[in-house]
Amino acid sequence: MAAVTSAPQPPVVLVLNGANLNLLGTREPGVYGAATLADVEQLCRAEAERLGVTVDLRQTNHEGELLDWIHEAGRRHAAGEVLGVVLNPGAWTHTSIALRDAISGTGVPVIECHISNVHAREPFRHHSHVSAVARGIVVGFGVHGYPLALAGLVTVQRTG
Ligand code: CA2
Repeated sequence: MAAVTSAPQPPVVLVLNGANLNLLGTREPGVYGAATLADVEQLCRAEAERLGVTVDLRQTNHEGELLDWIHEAGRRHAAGEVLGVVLNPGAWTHTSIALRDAISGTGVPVIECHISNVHAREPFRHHSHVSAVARGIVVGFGVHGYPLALAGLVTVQRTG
């Protein structure tokens, strides 16, 4: 009997979004633009196809859920299934040591992505707990930062 072999699956990139990012495109267009999270998903899917990866985009307003997703990403990265994470934590960027610990504790490669240029905004947005444990950072390109972050993650994971 012939052996049953399945085609290798493309690597997965989790695109994780934190607090209030479900509001994208509905308010504050002067800061965040008019695109919605559904538009972000489309941009990421188009770039993912070009790069030969699959994206799984999620958003949560519950910090513990985001921590659980980072843990999941870490396990699946160790198993060779997940390439890494594009992460916009929203305001948890500036508040969550637990998020930093989850990223460093799991070792999953993370590209931190912010729609706005946080350094040109209020002083409380200038510090990120995530940046020190991120593989790279994309800031201030609007929603176009997501596909840039995706391409950056794939490039560094494939070429070192
Ligand atoms: O620029 C970014 O991507 C931020 O991560 C967005 C966060 C903010 O707290 C960070 O400092 C920078 C806010 C996400 C909430 O997004 C909204 C979008 C539209 C309307 C209201 C909130």
